[in-house]
Amino acid sequence: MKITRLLILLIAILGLTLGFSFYAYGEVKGELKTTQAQLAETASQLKQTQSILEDTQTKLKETEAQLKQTEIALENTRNELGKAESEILSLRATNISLTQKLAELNQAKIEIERINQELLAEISRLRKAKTYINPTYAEMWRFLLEDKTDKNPYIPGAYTCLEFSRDVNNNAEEQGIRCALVLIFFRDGKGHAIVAFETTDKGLIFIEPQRDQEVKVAIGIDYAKVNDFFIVGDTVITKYSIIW
Ligand SMILES: [Ca+2]
Repeated sequence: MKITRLLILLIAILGLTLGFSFYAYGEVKGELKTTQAQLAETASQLKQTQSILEDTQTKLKETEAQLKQTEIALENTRNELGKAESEILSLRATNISLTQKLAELNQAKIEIERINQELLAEISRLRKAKTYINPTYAEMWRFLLEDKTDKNPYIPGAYTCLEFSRDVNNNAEEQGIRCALVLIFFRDGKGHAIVAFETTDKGLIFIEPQRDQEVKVAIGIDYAKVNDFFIVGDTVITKYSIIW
């Protein structure tokens, strides 16, 4: 009886133990499943995260490449800017140099104009200083006899009355003797040129420079006839001008 009870008790204990063990096993198994599910989810999340990370790395590389290009472009721009600044400096230097030269040229121009004005003033002064003196009658003849213009050949159309008068006039003035050019107009429309001196003792004297002859000049007289010349045409004087 005792053994039976003991057996029953033992069986009861064993049964309880087994029952408990089955229960515990079931519970553990459930937890394992849950854990496995969580692990799978975590693995999935990890995979997504890896994918995102890879994307991010790719984008980062692209961004780095763009950054590098931008840096190169920036460097090029800096170089060009440097060149442009250098050119600006060079142009500024050239501008300063040209401005200085312009100022120098302007100064030189002012100096030249000043010298020019001084020279013009000097020429004017010398011209005014060059005074011609009226000769005496004797001085006039001394000059005419020394002067050889009357020995020059008469060349029609090239060396005529005007050239004789011009040379005697210039030679007289060269010696400081006041001498006038006289233009005579005849009635037939032709003209003639001689010279004149305002002598200090005998007044105005007309001279025919082609032959060093004292002649008479007056409106209305026949120049050739009165002075004993042979000139073809009507030589009655209608007008004459004395040019000092
Ligand atoms: Ca002469």
